Amino acid sequence: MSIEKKWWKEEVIYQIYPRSFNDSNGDGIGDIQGIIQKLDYVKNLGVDIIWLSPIYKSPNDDNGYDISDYRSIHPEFGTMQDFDELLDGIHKRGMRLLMDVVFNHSSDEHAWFEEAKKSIDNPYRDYYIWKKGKDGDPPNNWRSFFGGSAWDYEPNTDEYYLHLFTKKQPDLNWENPKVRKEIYSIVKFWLDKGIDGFRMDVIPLISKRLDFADTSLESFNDVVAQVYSNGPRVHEYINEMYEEVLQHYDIMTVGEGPGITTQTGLDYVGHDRRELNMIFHLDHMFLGHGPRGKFDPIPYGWTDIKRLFSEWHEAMGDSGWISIFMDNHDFPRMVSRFGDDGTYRIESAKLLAMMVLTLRGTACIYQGSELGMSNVKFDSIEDYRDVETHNYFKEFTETGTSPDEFLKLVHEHGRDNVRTPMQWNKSKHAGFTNGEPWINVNPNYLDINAEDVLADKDSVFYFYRELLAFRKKEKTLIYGDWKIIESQSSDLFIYERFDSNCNILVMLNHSDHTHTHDVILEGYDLCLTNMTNDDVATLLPWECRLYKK
Ligand code: TEU
Ligand code: CA
Repeated sequence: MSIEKKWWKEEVIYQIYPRSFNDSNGDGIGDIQGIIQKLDYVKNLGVDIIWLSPIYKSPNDDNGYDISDYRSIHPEFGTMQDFDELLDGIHKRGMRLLMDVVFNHSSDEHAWFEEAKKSIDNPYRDYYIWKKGKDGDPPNNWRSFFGGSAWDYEPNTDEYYLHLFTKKQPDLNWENPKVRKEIYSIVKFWLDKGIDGFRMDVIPLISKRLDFADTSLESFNDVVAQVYSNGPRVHEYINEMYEEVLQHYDIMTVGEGPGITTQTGLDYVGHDRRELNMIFHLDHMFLGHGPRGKFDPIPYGWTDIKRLFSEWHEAMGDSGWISIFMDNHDFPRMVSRFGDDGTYRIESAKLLAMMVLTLRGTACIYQGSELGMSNVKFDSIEDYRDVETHNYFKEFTETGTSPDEFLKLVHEHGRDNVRTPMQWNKSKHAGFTNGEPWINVNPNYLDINAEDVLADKDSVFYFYRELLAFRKKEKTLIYGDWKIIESQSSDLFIYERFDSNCNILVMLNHSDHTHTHDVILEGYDLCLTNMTNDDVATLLPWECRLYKK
């Protein structure tokens, strides 16, 4: 069976984290008018779809992933008129807009929760999940993604409510048909405004295992996959949303999938499932997360990454679809985590770009990757803003980790690594704001900024542009099959994309060492590379090459 051809398989996503993209009014917070000012910059890169992290009204406990009014624009970001101007600007440039929606939980400042907590018999009580405690303790031993118990006690009604994230993010009760109806109406509201699709935050978590039994699983990754995700009615709910609303629009839907495994992936994105178009699985992103999560690191490497890419390719086959990405607003900068942000920063940024844009799946580029932006190392925990970081700082330092030790873990694994402001130029605060930024700019903006990068024809930006243009031309990179070519060194990632039109060979050396390979290059034309190498029988450190025949 050949793969169905779809625009959302061919087009490339560019993720904007609005708070950190561009501030137009000097309050130190990125906003919609700031994005509008940069639409030509984004278009010039050659991407097609803009994924906007949430811009709805929110108290910002989790930077907008705690929504208090799903039909409004947060005043810090602008007005609904600004939104309409942005959408129009995106469409006028031949691009599309993907909105980020969070339906597993709302903010505790949402009117629904304000009502629900008033009394046991409040009409909105069952919009959320309430349980009696056990002898003064929470109903079970579930833990939040952001540390501590997944339950918070509400004294007024002497019950606990579930929050898999912060206590200001109470989980919505999807068992309640009224909640589902509200959600489908919100989805329709935004689709009728003309947006082109949704990224659905933590969608595999929406169906809870109603026995709410304690878990004996040690590793948090296992708890996510086996207790929080893939619950008994998750497909019934997503399918209902599809039948009620999604199917009536030419849109794309991508589910963020913590806990979705290769065994369960097709259940969400199989072409015959009438659920989602694709998922952002997080298997490679969660690599290195020990029993207590990301700040309890365990070793991993490229062998694990390549194994996962192979397993997901096998799992999807021609029947499903995933997105290919190596970072987003929740994970460290890919050039620091998977590349080399020192000597080979530019080369490795280009190598990662070639990988993301040549594997099979909808490629997703996070803002700043096109500049080769890297992780930040703030001197003090006070410089950090992420609620996940602060919650775990408290939890770890209260259980024996020194503040300095934890700060080093934040440098490596914290989400604020990707949330420092976009680095536009060398002026104060990297041209992100004329005010005081909500989070400090990475001090390396003097060396890494869009103005300098755009002036350098050999920069990461133009390498992305060339790759994006090549990908548009060569549909083999979209629909072609994929196979790994075994090589002697585990530092090499060599694979082919192929169909009846052509063969595209990609050769990546994701290491600091030169390696020989034994691929026969006869008949292949070199189309793109990130460095000069006179000896094609070798791959230099962080060298990437793309051939076609
Ligand atoms: O992320 C859920 C998720 O899986 C990540 O938060 C990840 O578990 C965590 O960052 C790893 O440490 C989504 C959003 O992308 C994230 O920004 C939100 O904080 C979260 O859901 C709650 O809405
Ligand atoms: Ca602003």
